Amino acid sequence: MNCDLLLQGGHVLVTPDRTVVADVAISQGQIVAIVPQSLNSAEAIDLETDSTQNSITAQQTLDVTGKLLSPPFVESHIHLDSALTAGNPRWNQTGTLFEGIEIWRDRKQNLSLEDVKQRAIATLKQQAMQGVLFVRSHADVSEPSLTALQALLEVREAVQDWMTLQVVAFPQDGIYGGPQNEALLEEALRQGADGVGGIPHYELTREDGVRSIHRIFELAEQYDRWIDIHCDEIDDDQSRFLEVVSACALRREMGDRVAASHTTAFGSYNNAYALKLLGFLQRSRIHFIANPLINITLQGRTDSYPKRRGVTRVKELWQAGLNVSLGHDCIQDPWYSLGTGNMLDVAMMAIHVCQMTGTAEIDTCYNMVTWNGAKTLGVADQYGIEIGQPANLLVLDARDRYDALRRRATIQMVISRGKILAETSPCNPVWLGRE
Ligand code: 17E
Ligand code: FE2
Repeated sequence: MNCDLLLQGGHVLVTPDRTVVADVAISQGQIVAIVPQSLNSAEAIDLETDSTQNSITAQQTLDVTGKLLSPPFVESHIHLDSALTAGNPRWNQTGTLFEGIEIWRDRKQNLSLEDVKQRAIATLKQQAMQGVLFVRSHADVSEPSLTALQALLEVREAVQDWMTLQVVAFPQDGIYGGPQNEALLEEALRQGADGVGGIPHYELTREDGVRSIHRIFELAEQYDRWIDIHCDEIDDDQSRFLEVVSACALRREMGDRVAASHTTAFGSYNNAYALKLLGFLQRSRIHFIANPLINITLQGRTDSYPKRRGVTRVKELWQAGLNVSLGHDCIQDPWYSLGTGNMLDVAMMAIHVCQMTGTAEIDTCYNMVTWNGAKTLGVADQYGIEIGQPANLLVLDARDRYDALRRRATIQMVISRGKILAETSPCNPVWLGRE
């Protein structure tokens, strides 16, 4: 067999449960062979290798002995329209979600297509260079010109050769928070947003919040879109919109096309209620997206001590068999002035905040920024290091997931659609002291 690119000797993450030392062959943008180095018959069969693949020649061969070969990172929740605006027009002094919304309300009055596109593409390149090849971004659609949405839809096309971008129509100021907002949300779907968003905890009343969720489901069915709702992103233990989202998903049998983002109030619910809710969630089977970097800083701001962590019940949701992925949420914007887009930082924060420090739990946090994200985004059928899949994969300067996370390892090479998209040299400190 002749192929375009052959990666030899990597530790290949073929499934969340299985790593093999193997050669990976890529041709015409696809993974065409995975040849385990110590081929035993069981591996040969389920990796679909055959005898002809034992003699692979390649246009380009790379020795990646001992490196981790991983499927790409999936960023399941980010706001690209506000990325790289931190400090403009002013810094968030209280650190709260609500001050962030107000700063953004001022900033979004003078958006231009060029402004949003330039920042979004710069951010996506930064993400891609760190191994992110699938991104779900929210686009604020509560501003009458829909500039943020139009810009991100143009960016979606502009980057499609190297990045899969999904755009959620997100009514940041509430669907019923202003007279035009409901119509703007629907117009965003007509213009081609991939998914419908919402923010029930920021609607003017509890009733408006519930009504907004029903409207989101109606629109999703009418326009055949999936749903991703900012849900209960507040420390209020009485914020209970997640149960409404779950019930709508269950009744409409849409669980697999529904994601609840943030759900930080779930961390403040009493255990009796949380346990009941968990059972309902197991029936609706919606996806969860936690954003630990942002919510560990935004939440708990009204607490003195003890101060809550303000992150949803990631470990318990995972233990209950639900799909949880992790998002970065912000890169240098009114809500979070830090961040580079590196998903290892996100998983590292989840390990700490959610106390997922057991070895299986650490691997799980890695899975939450890879396979689980692919499930949330509905792209699992085109994801993973498997024969016949698009050749999207990473070479990490690490032995395994634990090593990658512990050292925040360098993502040495990013391969997208079979082509090398980015390379980074591992930093290599040299000891010059005595002994
Ligand atoms: N908007 C919102 O409602 N919540 C967030 N975490 C961000 C924007 C970043
Ligand atoms: Fe968000």
